[in-house]
Amino acid sequence: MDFQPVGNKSQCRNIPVTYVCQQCNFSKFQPPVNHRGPPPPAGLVYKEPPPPNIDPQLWESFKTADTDNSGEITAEELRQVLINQGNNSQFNGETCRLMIGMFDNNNSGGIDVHEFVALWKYVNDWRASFDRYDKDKSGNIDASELQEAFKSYGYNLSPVFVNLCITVFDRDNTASINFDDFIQCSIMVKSLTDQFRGKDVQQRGVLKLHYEEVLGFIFLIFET
Ligand SMILES: [Ca+2]
Ligand SMILES: [Ca+2]
Ligand SMILES: [Ca+2]
Repeated sequence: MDFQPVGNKSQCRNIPVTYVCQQCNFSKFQPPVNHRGPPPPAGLVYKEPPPPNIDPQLWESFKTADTDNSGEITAEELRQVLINQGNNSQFNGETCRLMIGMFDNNNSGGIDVHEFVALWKYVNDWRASFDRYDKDKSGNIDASELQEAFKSYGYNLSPVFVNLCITVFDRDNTASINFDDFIQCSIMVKSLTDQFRGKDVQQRGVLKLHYEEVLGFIFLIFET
């Protein structure tokens, strides 16, 4: 078995070296060593092993996304690795900022690998939901599919409102929405519904709001 070190010298921070077999990708970890000595042979790079309890594949995804090797992923870095499978487009920046904000537990402005694990699970859960409601397997969600999704989340919304959601989030004039906007639209509806239900104490679905309360709801959309 032919083990080769992977990583690069500029990334070296006295970390353990991973040697990866170039034939079968089997890896073995070496004890910490100082790599400030001779550079690796031409064409080879060093590779940082995953922290304890982090799935190696997720670690690979994290390192791929963390293009500046800062140890955190920003919204822009996240955007580079999340793809809408329907039309192979990158995620829109708003959805990425929304999700970074949700999982940036220590308010550092980015997500570290532990926060990334939670975010990745969240995206996969949304992916499963998206696939479930994309009945015609078109890779996007139309009004009738979105109506079904909202219904399953417990939101009894009219076709008029659902069509409005499609119109707002339909970025490529297909009368449907992509995966990223499905996430963003669902989060916004949930967030506003939670706020509404908090004020609708009799749960009648009707509220009388003062001017500033209306403004508060609108501002919540930008905060979400
Ligand atoms: Ca980064
Ligand atoms: Ca963080
Ligand atoms: Ca569809």
